[in-house]
Amino acid sequence: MVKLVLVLGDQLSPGLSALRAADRAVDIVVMAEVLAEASYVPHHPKKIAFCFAAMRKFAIWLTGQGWIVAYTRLDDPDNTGSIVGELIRRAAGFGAAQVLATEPGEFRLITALQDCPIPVHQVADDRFIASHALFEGWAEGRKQLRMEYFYRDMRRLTGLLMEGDQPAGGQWNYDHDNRKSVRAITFTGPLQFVPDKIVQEVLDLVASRFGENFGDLTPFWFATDADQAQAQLDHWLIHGLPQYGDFQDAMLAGAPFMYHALVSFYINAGLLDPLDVCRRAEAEWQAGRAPLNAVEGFIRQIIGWREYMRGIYFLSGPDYVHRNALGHSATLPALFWGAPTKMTCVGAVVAQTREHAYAHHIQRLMITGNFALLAGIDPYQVHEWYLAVYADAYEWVEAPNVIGMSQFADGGLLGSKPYVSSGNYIDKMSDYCKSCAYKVKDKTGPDACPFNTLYWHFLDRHRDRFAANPRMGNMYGTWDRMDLGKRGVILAEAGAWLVRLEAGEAV
Ligand code: FAD
Ligand code: DLZ
Ligand code: SF4
Repeated sequence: MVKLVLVLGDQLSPGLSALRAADRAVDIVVMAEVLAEASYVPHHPKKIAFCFAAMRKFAIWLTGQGWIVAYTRLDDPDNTGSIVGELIRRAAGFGAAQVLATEPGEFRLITALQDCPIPVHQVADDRFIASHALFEGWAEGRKQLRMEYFYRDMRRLTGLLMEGDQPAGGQWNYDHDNRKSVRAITFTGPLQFVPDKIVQEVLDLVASRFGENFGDLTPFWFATDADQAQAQLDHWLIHGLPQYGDFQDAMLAGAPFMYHALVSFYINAGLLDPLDVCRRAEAEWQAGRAPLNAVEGFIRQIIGWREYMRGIYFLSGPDYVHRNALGHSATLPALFWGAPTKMTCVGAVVAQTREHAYAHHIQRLMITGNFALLAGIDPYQVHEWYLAVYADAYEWVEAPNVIGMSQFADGGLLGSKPYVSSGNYIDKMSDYCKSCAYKVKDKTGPDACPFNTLYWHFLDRHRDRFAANPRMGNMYGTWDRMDLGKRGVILAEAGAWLVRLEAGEAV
């Protein structure tokens, strides 16, 4: 009996489990550009264009491999608008009574497939190192979940950077070498691909249907097939990886990419295989072309953080995105959507996000994330913003990064302390403060950097939760030693600033 094989926009992998379980002689691959997926958050137009263009090219590739592909374009008149709608329509058209699917990366779609009137057999997504069972087994019985220990197990399991049962170089983690600030960079950034006919058609479609969404559609330069994604990886391994470790946390105005790989879009969509990417990086170290701190740092992000995030998402369940352990409720301010702000750091990250649908990790964590947390913004709204604006954002990876790592809204399930900082850290790691209307050295007063006052305001209002945290004792010690009058001024100024922010002033 003929089956349908669903391939979603982030499942563009030749070895996808659903394809492996199907019979290309009889089964029909279903791929569909649908409004429900393109609008469940107001995605950045570059993200939608990347997804549709890569889907169209993957469908052509599958056809070349002998598969029959039933592909629905967004503007097809018969398009039902949702994945389940398309499965029902295609099942009727092809006389299929069953669907095979690789488990989606989002509870919303997993549930929709479970509720589909045509039976959908969801097979595990084995493009990850840790299965759900492996992660659950690892987490079970642990008082605290910490990425570092999980990461070590992933090193042992994959053999990456291992010398026998010991880590290469004698240390598991070289992060302490990776915090250098930088004043100039030599890497010229990712390869920029000129849109071909397929991409251009998609760009025209996206411009007409999603042109009002936040984000610049053009210039569009993303890779949209596996060969191009591989070329970007090769380019970065030679030109970016050697310095990646040293400057992983650095930020410069006008340098949105720094030494970062820009491969998350491609890995998450299935155009690159994560383990293969790691092996390529390891080979650079083995050949003496990249230092261990860079290669270890990069591999840790993929087999450590990326896998850990997915584990936390699936372990926590669908309500994870609604967690709000700190009770934050302020509305996401318009400056996240590009309204003017005097804060150079936040303005720069939002502007480059609008331009490229990309910001690197420290920008997401220590600029926009830090700001949202200090300002007490409702974490669900923060989550929806990140899910919309970044081209690599799918809930399984975005939500743990935002709800857990960045907003501490899961109450510490993912990390032991909140990532908050005053302006001092931003000044150390970037050149933003030099061109800012605020003065980073001013702790109070009309020109004081808002991060400076908000930082203490955050600690003060969450004293009950954090004062006993051993990693935060020093901060509370400093606050408590401060003159009472000064503390009062800081809190009053922070409070007044937040009122102006809430009122929509261009602060
Ligand atoms: P590089 O710095 O070159 O890192 C290499 C690779 O490591 C990345 O491509 C990515 O696959 C992986 N990686 C690094 N850090 C993480 C991490 N924390 N979690 C998962 N994978 C990681 N990453 C996403 O893929 N999708 C998201 O929606 C996403 N949202 C984020 C939201 C916040 C608030 C924060 C703090 C981080 C988020 N990240 C997300 C993680 C990280 O910022 C991006 O993976 C990274 O910026 C992608 O750019 P790159 O390929 O140049 O990364
Ligand atoms: C992100 C996205 C978008 C914008 N559009 C589609 C689409 O039209 N069809 C599709 O199959 N997938 C799309 N995707 C990716 C899905 O949203 C993604 O598969 C789920 O969020 C699960 O990770
Ligand atoms: Fe950001 Fe403060 Fe520096 Fe301005 S002074 S760029 S607001 S950290």
